Amino acid sequence: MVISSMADSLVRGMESVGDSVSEALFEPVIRLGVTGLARSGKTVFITSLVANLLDRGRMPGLVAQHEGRINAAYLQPQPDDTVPRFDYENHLAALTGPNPHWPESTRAVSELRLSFKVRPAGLLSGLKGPRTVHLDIVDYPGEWLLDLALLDKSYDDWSTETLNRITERAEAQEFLAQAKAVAPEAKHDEPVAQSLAQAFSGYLNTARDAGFYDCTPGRFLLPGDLAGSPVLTFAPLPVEGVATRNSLHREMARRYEAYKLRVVKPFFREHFARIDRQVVLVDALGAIHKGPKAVEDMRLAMGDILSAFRPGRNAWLSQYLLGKRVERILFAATKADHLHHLQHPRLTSIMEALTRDARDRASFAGAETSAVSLAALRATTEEMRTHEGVPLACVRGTLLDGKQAAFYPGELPEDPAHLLGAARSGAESWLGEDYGFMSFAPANLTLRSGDGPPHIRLDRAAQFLIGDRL
Ligand SMILES: Nc1nc2c(ncn2[C@@H]2O[C@H](COP(=O)(O)OP(=O)(O)OP(=O)(O)O)[C@@H](O)[C@H]2O)c(=O)[nH]1
Ligand SMILES: [Mg+2]
Repeated sequence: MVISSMADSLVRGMESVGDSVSEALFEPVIRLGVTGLARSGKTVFITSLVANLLDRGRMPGLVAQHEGRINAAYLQPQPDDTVPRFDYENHLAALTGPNPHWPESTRAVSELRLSFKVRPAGLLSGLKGPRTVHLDIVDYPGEWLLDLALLDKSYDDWSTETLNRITERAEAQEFLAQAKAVAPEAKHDEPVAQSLAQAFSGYLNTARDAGFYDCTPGRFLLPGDLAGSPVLTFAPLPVEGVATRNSLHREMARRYEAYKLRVVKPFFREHFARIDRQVVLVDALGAIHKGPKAVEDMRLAMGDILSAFRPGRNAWLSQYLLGKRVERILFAATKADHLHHLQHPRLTSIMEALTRDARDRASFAGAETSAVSLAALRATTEEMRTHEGVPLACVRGTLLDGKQAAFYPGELPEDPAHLLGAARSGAESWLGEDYGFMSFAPANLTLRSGDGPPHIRLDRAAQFLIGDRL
């Protein structure tokens, strides 16, 4: 235990020495992490951000661009040879080509390097030539951050907690019946273990689709090339007392520990620990549409996700980070093009309130935080309509079936406490207001040369995340 932690911190120490030497001598690198729960808008965000950084006609809010200091931006081979490249060209073609459509769901970490040639600002501008700054963008699922909490938990504690939490959920009943039917102290039998693990991951997938956000272990949802391997073949069981030798209980506990060692720790070591700037994307509108339970659930998941950014919370992580921390965190409510801009400030307040506890803690740890509502790819236009004599601020776009529609999503409250309070107190539905949600297809675009795809406040997001380093 001690030896492995020492080795971890030694490697980390050497890496950070290496990083800082190359940064000082050569060219600075900003590592931007993009995360969020499933379907929060990560892929669309990265694709549009990169397109708008390459063609900056719609990025006046990025100060270096406004000041005319960005001489060039270009894509480069990324520095990490074992991480898949973010499939920028195909995603962009899906979003902006003929028959525009949303990209496929992503199942793993990916990375892309964008480099800038920038002229320095201020007094130095006339004296020094342009510098090169690299931006490495890393896309990873927010569910993987939830796994950090597992590091502090034994298999028995995790089992008890998980079973308690899901006991009332309809989605879990099939798995729970199976779990109750086995004797954890009976001899380990691989088909039994496999069938339990399958039922458990089946539950996690349906729970996630039903709007639950506490679906860990995260890799069960996105197994990639680990599918079927022992590190993913375990499940919580109603266990008591010490595990006996060769029992199912003992084998499940061993695999749970292997999951932590072989899946959770490497992710934090190889990806998370190197991030300088982070954007956390949140589909707040989607959760509001699903109802109070989904909102409360999302608030809790956000708290858990963000505890990863609070060094000190987890002993293993903090000794590993050696004081390095994420410098800036942006909380972004995505898909704001579903709302008329009159309602954007309200969505931002909801976003701020949703992440308040977590934000306070992150600020306490020295990271600068901010909240914004944005649309990475604007799919709608705004329109005022009169309904029964009342003017309604609507948005209009193309639906997935190709039809045009104007849409009024309902009026978000001025005070976010109205929503979050109802969610916290366990209300079944919203009082007085229904919040609609419509799936628009990306709009057909004709882009002027020099312009990236249309967006809402992506330039401000970029300024907060990387502007100070350009
Ligand atoms: N109108 C609108 N819809 C968006 C926007 N960004 C994302 N969406 C919608 O949200 C869905 C999910 O977006 P993705 O970018 O694929 O989300 P993700 O977080 O990468 O999803 P996973 O890879 O499955 O975790 C898209 O298919 C769109 O329907 C946006 O800016 N505007
Ligand atoms: Mg994705």
